[in-house]
Amino acid sequence: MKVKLECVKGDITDQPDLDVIVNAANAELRTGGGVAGAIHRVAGPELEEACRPMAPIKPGQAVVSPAFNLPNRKVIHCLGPVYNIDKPSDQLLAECYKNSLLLADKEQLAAIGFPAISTGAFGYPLQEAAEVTADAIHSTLSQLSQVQLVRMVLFSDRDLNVFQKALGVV
Ligand code: AR6
Repeated sequence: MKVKLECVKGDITDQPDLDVIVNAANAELRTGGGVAGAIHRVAGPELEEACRPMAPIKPGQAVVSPAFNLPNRKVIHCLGPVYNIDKPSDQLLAECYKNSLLLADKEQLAAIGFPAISTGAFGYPLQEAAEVTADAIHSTLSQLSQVQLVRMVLFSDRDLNVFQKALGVV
């Protein structure tokens, strides 16, 4: 089946038509800044509680939880690499996308949304991250049977532009 790929500018916590959103998590699966702060704020305190038994996670690893007050069915929490500290950073970032997509597929979730993992507090340069992300998504598509839509949700016009070009979508 053909998987639809798209890039939009927006907030990852405001994607009600997606079955699952991906959190750019910390190892402890606690709330934090950026995406993790926004997701935990909207989901409510039950999210941290539900995540506690699954922590800590390692760079590249993905785990799934309920979405509580978010308008989605599930949240996949993925720990991106800290740029040039967790190495090889490109392989670990690629693992994030691959493992999240495979987990969504296993959970029979048809529409998944990603933020630009590692490109905020973890310092991954945007252009490099976009290229790694595009390769990782494209090379995983053939292994998916349930996922039908993959949406990158970018926070600024600049980020949107870079990811659109890297993914080859408008
Ligand atoms: N929706 C979509 N994108 C967002 C949102 C949002 N609501 N908020 C920020 N971004 P970051 P990381 C963009 O720092 O680099 C946390 O404190 C943001 O502009 O959330 O993987 C955790 O607790 C950037 O481009 O994730 C971890 O400790 C991208 O999302 C650590 O930061 C990722 O930024 C994870 O760092």
